Amino acid sequence: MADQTLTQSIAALDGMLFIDGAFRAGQGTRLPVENPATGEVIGHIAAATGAEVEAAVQAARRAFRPWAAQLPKTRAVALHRLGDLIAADADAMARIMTAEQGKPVNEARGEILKLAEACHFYAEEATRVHGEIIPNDQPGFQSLVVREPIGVVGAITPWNYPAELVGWKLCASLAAGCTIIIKPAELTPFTALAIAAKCQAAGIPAGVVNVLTGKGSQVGQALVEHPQVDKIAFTGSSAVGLHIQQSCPQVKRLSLELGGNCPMIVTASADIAAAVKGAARRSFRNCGQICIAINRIYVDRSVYGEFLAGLGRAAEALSVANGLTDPAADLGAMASAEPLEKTRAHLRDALDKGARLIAGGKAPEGADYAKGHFFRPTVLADCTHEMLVMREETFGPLVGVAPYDDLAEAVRLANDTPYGLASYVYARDLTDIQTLSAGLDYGNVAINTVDAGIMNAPYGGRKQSGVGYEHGREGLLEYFNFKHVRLHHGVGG
Ligand code: TXE
Repeated sequence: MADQTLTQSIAALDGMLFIDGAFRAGQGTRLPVENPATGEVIGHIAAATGAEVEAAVQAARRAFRPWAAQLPKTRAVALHRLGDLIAADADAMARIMTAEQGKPVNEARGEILKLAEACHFYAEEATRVHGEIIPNDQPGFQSLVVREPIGVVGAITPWNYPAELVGWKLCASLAAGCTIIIKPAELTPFTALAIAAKCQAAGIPAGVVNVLTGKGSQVGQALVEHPQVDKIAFTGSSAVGLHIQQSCPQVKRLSLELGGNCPMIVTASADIAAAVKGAARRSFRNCGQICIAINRIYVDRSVYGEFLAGLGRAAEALSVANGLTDPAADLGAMASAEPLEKTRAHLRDALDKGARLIAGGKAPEGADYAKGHFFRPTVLADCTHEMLVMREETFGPLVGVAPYDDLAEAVRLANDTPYGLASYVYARDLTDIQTLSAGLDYGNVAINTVDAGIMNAPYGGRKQSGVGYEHGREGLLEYFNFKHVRLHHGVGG
């Protein structure tokens, strides 16, 4: 890591926790954090001890009532300030993210700027949290429904989007008047700590935001089990999400954004060049380590050959490189050995069961790649639902393609999964579009685009992909309790 500024930025966060408005050196076991492109240890996390977890929970509890009592416009000002500070330092924050996660700096910068956008969006929403007056059943009565912040939020986040997945929970909590304890993934702690530094600089009061690093099974679990944590907002694997749901010892609000296994359907009426471009982007961006990545593509048999040839060429044209030294690379290193191994296992499984390799299928060659977790974007044809690539979330740069003969078959195949997060359609025929958007059992359906989400619209999964929403007004409502105030004022009755 030749970059002095980056080294210093990470050194300042090394082994730190952020509790009650201040950074402090964690007292627990130190665990190394590696640059996945080089294998180099860039710093350490300190696994938060029981006492440190308790200190964070108590700080968040103390801060809750005063923060909730602030005027919404005061919280909005703080969020706007936070967004400005994050945007102003996007380059440095992006480099921290790339060093620990592997995605190219330009892509990481885009993610940081999206976090800034979330701050501004939720700053605005904070001022629009109005209740309702409900028509009543008798004269002289009035029913008010008011919204009150839930309390202390435990946010448990994964490593694939180290800024956005922290940020959505953070911004919604701050806007609602909740306080928050963030437990970032073991692989990507420094982005979360860098965000905490911006909260401190933005003047967000002590205890409102806290960051605890450490293992999920210990620190994350401690938040799940803590009676004074009122809500858990989790993004991660379906297995851990289910475990959290089942292991909550008290009744607790939960939002769970879990795995996906997202399909794309390309109909005979589609603009094939656009579909190819979309598929290449959404299958391989961030090395496919996205819950809304396209994992499997069903193509009308009449355009199957044309689409496959196009996608093969597009995949071969993508560059793979160290994201710090080549900020504009299409793909960086994968975040760790684990998703790379899963990708290789899904590839082997598909080839053993008769899939055809169209592009990729191996790590890039050369000394630059020797110590990192790199893999070429890989396209498989003639895939069936006997293959893992079509059944499970690979979380790697691997996509399976299969032909279909009629739309009903395409819908059946697309819905043949326990997941229901995002789905994609390329079609020009309006009847096809209508049939598919109604028939796909997914929280998001993106048509003739692969940018499935926007900040203003709800984002969430069905079935094993989770419960609850992020983004939009719906995302903010996850952080409120409703209170019904029934008032007998006597007028008119
Ligand atoms: O997720 P985990 P990992 C999928 C993807 C990936 C696989 C494993 O397929 O390859 O999951 O990724 C914390 N109590 N997705 O290991 O284990 C953990 O410390 C409380 C899809 O990163 O679910 C981390 O902070 N917390 C997904 C967070 O949970 C616990 C994104 C996520 O870790 C815990 C990420 C426990 N018992 C992975 N155990 C998507 N679809 O976006 C772990 N954690």
